[in-house]
Formats: sequence, C-alpha cells, structure tokens
Amino acid sequence: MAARSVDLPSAFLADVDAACGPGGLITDPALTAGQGIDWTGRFRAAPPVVARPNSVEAVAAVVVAASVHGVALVPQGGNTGLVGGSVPLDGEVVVDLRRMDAITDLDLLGGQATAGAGVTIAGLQAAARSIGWAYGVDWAARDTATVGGSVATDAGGLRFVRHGGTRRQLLGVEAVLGSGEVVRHLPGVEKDNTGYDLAALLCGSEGTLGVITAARVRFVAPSGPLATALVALDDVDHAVLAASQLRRSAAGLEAVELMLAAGLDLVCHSTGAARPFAAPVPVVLLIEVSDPADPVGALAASVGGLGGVLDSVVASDGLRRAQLWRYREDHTEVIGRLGPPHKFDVTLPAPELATFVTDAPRIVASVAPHAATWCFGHAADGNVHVNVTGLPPDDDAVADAVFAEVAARGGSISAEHGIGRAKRRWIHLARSPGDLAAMRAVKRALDPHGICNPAVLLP
Ligand code: FAD
Ligand code: 2HG
Ligand code: ZN
Repeated sequence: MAARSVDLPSAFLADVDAACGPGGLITDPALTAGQGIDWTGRFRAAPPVVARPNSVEAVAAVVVAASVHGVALVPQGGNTGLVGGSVPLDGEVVVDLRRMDAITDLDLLGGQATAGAGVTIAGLQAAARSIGWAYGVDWAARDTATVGGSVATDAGGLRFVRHGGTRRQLLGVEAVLGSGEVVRHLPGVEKDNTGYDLAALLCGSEGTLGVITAARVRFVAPSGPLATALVALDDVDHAVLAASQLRRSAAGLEAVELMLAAGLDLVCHSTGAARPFAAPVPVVLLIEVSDPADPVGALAASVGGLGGVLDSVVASDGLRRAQLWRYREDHTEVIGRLGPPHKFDVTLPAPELATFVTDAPRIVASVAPHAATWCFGHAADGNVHVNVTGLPPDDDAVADAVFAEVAARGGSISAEHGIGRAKRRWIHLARSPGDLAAMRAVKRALDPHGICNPAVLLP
C-alpha cells in the first residue's frame, strides 16, 4: 500500500534525541527499513524515523514533543500485527517500545506480574513458569510479539477457549495518553472496583489513544498433563458440531483448532512435514485436553463421542505434541510465502460458522476468480481466518464481499487482530453509528491533538 514521507521539524528530532538518550533516535534508513513494513509485506512505508524510549518519562517526552510539533506517532512492538496498524504509511514517527522489557513485581502468592511493554509473550510465559504459574495467552508469534502490542490489539490466540484473550488477563496498565498525561494503575489485587476500567479501554485501542508502557497481568494455573490429537473429519459441519460438543463435555479442554485439506497440504509441501494421515482428508481438528491422571484416556473419551471422524493421531509426549501443533501454527508462515496475503480474521455465530467456511472460497471467487482462499482458525471461538492470496495489495473487492457476508450472518469483521488500516473502511459493518460517535469522543478526550496512530481504527 502507498507510502508517504514527511519532513520532520529539527526541534522535534532534538527533543526526541534528548528524551531517549544514546541510541534512542534512529534516522538511518538502512536501519529502520524493516520497521516500515508489516509482517505480511502488504503495507510498505518509506523507512521511518524511529524513537526508542526506555522509560515512561521518555515516552511522555516524545508524546509531548509530538503534540507541540504536530507530529503523528505509531507505537510499535514486535511488528507482528496482521492489519497494518504498526507501520507508518503516512510518515508517522515509530515509537518502538522494545527497550522497555523489564518484568517486575513477580508475585508468587497472587500469581501476577508487571511487564514492560517491550517484553515478548515468550518472555512473559517464561517468567510465569519460573514461579510455578502460566500466562494464559499464547500464539505462534510468541517470540516476537510484545506485551504492549498484545494489549493494544487484545490478542486472542490458541488458548482462548481455555483462558480467554488478553483483556481477561489484564489487571491494569501504565500508559502515556495522547494528551501527554501518564495513567498508571498497576494494582497487585485481584478484585478492584475503583472507577473506569482504563486498562480495558486501552486494551484493543491499537495505539490510537496513547502508548502503553507496562501492564499488570494475572497468571493462570499451569495445565496438567496434556494430550493432543489431530482428528480427521468428513466435513466442516461435523467439525463445528465437535467444537460445541467438546466445549460442553471435555472438562480439561485446552484447544480446538480448525484446518482444511488445502492448508494442511500447503504446510506439508512448504515445510517438508510428513502428511499426518495415510489418505487425504477434508477437515482436521487439533484437539488438546489436560487431565491430571490420564490425558490420553480423557482425549480418547472426548473424541470417541464425535460424529464424522475418519481417522486420528494422538500424542502425549512434548516433542510429538509440538510436531502436531506445527501443522496448525505454520499456516500463517507458509501462506505468507505465496505472496502478501489479504487477511480476514472474522467470527461467526456458531450456527453460521460451517456454512460460512464452506462458502468462503465461492464468495471470494465471485469477485476474484484467480485468487486462492485459505481457511483455518479457532473452531471453539467461532473464529475463522480467511486468507486470500493472489490479490493486488490495494484490492478492496474481496473485503467488500467477505465482510458483507460476515455482517449479513451476524458476525464480526475482527475477532482478534483488530481493525488497523486494513479494515478501517468496514468498521461500520461491526459497530453502530452511536458506538462510533462514542469512540470518537473518547479519542478526542484522550488524544486531543490527534497524534496517536491517526490512520488506524476509526474512519
Ligand atoms: P505490533 O504489530 O507492533 O503492533 C500492533 C498494534 O498495536 C499496532 O496498531 C500498534 O500501533 C499497536 N501497539 C503496539 N505496541 C503498542 C504499545 N506499547 N502501546 C500502544 N499501542 C501499541 N494475533 C492473535 O490475536 N491471535 C493469534 O493467534 C495470532 N497469531 C499470529 C501468528 C503469527 C505467525 C503472526 C505473525 C501474528 C499473529 N497474531 C495473532 C497477530 C499479532 O502477533 C498480534 O496482533 C500481537 O498482539 C501484535 O503484537 P506486536 O508486539 O507485534 O504489535
Ligand atoms: C492464527 O490463528 C493467527 O494462527 C494468524 O491469528 C492468522 O494468519 C492468520 O490469518
Ligand atoms: Zn488466530
């Protein structure tokens, strides 16, 4: 998508340099080019100017300088976002939070910690493990995606059915609002009804209200012994029924993930992984359960009650389980190798999910006959990732068709990735005029100069 470069006032650059200290302002295009391109390669900006603050005071000074000089900012963490929200296409300055990577106030008794915005999800998971707890949210970009980015997007991930998304883990945040005001509520208590929930408001705000500098998160109990299965089914209807049945009956349900034949074939072809089943199968669910005594038995009992099962493979040792997970987690990577994909991360009401997944290739083909459609996702959450390859970066016809269909079926145009730049034009399909007016009023109040990610989320 188109990029625009902007001349920045030298006084602004001097203020940022002073605030961020040595190594905190990067203007060399050779060093910043990667930070102007999103993970998919669809959104490509000119190499940006990058500020790398390492304290909340430095972030506040950058925000104040930006408002004084009328410079727009794009907060950036791991730059793994999938809706183009982290790249400065309009010459914004990138505020890179990765230097703010401290984990403090680890509370063994309460199961909580405070994580700087730049801590990676894998780093937070390791910190939780080090005191006998677990962090409840996990996804394939765990080594790169950051706490700040995950809060800003309310990331969902592979264990949503078990623990919910990022918002559910959040006890409080520290952030610099667009006004320059610092909000800091990092409580060490589980229950806390003391007024507006600013953490929940900033969660999912995609950098449009301010820069998140730290989060207080709760941990969850680590899973007991796990068993993981790939279960081949004869059609998507049976997969959706299975997800519902598992949610009702499998006490230790950890994950239910959907794959289709084409995606699985692509993963095997592209990564060299062995085909999991002897014969081709149309639909596969990855099902994981935990059980303190007999996870394989619990999994077998759950799978035994499902209809339409053609075949299954089961693993309980860590290495083999990780191999089964790779079939699902590698989808994003291997689809990306075909060229920049258009990503439609949608949720459907349960009764609509199977027909939507079945119809998606036809809906895409009706406006883009030469494109390829790939569907996979989080079956237990009604969340399907429709990826379309073979489209020009600025194609809108497929989004028009897919999102109209999702809206007509009562679904959401963003389940977990956010709106970003990619879906801004279609947000009215998911939110009412009243909702959008209220969001604009919040934006005006917290970001009065309109400097925080102005091209993202709100039309
Ligand atoms: P970035 O990409 O840097 O930024 C994302 C957005 O947040 C931007 O709008 C940015 O401006 C804003 N932002 C970043 N940091 C801050 C901050 N400190 N303060 C304010 N705003 C900020 N997502 C899921 O939900 N579930 C998945 O299962 C999932 N799987 C993925 C798998 C792969 C292989 C990849 C590449 C991505 C996946 N994602 C998934 C998407 C992505 O990892 C998440 O959206 C993640 O939360 C982004 O974190 P980040 O640090 O990379 O943020
Ligand atoms: C996943 O579930 C991520 O793997 C990425 O949300 C989805 O690549 C995608 O479209
Ligand atoms: Zn996902």
